[in-house]
Amino acid sequence: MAIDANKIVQDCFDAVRDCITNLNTLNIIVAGKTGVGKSTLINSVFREELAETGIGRPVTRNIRRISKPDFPLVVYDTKGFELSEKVQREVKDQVMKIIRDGFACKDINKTIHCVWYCVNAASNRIEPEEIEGLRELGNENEMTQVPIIVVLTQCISKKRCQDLRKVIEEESLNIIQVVPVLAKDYEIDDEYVAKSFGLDVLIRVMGDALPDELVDTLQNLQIVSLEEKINRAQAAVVTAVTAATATGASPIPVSDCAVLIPIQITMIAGIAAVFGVELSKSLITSIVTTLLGAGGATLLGKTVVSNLLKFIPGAGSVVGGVISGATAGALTAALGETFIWVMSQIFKGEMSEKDFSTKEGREQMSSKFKEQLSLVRTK
Ligand SMILES: Nc1nc2c(ncn2[C@@H]2O[C@H](COP(=O)(O)OP(=O)(O)OP(=O)(O)O)[C@@H](O)[C@H]2O)c(=O)[nH]1
Ligand SMILES: [Mg+2]
Repeated sequence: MAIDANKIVQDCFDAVRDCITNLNTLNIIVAGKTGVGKSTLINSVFREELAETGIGRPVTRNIRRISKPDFPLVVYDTKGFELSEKVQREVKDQVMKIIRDGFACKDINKTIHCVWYCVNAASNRIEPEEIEGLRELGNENEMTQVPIIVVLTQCISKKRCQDLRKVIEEESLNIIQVVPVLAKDYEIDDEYVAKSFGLDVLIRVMGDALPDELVDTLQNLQIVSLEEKINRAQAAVVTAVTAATATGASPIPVSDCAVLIPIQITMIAGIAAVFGVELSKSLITSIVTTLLGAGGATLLGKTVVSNLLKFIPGAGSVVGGVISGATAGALTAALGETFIWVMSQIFKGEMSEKDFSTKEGREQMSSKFKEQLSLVRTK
């Protein structure tokens, strides 16, 4: 069977787009007094400046709902209120109402998935009323079970925010964790800048607390933890490797290797969705043509596969005319890992999409792929 590279590129492009369009919407509530750093936090964690540029509409007197077209995130923000004890209670009731309404509609895209309750660590203390407010919120949330994370914002002194963290933890509130963060570098004076930290922990804690249907969305949106993106992308690789191995359980004639392509396309789409990096047709083309080992538009399965098999220890040659399940799995794993590497390079800004269409970039990609092939175990 002939493998048409143009068709693969198009199918891959469509699959990525579909995968991203079909992501569930993540809904979070970000609460806390005015000036604690809610907007800064939202803008630092997610890949679009939602807090400043998103379209806001007031939901209640104290809460606005921010979203953007084609962006799978809704933030409920308690914006700009000096919270007196009375207003604090009012906000808590409104937050609970949003949580309950979401819970009642039983639609994954409308329920509230997480609450970030922000406390400013720069003030070094948390008022008793705020603790009581949190306690009530935690108790009222008993049935709805939305994970509540207390985010200590503007943690300039790590030592002092650890102390504040302990104080809050000792209150045995119904929250999942207290996470200290500094969302943006903080310039103390010309000589000393406190480095931002903790946002990756916030994402890890949140990822662990979310239902699986929302983890792809979270990873797509967040820009603070490459490690978490890679972890999730590797889950897509494992799924594809399992499927490819099963497909090859009765050895696949090399001429039919194209049966693996849909599995691999699904994997590529899953990885791309997790990275949230724009994936153009030209980048997909570079990847496909480079990894298939030829620049032509139409490739023969047999040539491609026999070229690749040379790199897999123990895979043998195509003399027998078939590849085993293990080899099919190995090819798929190497492709997945190489694509994760490409996405990581782009995410870190170390290589641009354009770099992968240059000779040098292609060579790097190709040697990464061969390296991956030689690493996999075929037995
Ligand atoms: N350097 C630095 N500045 C921060 C950080 N968090 C907040 N700030 C500053 O603190 C001020 C208030 O932050 P915002 O993010 O606007 O606070 P907010 O909670 O959204 O405030 P309201 O919208 O009024 O409720 C801004 O000047 C921010 O630049 C941080 O992590 N690092
Ligand atoms: Mg704000």
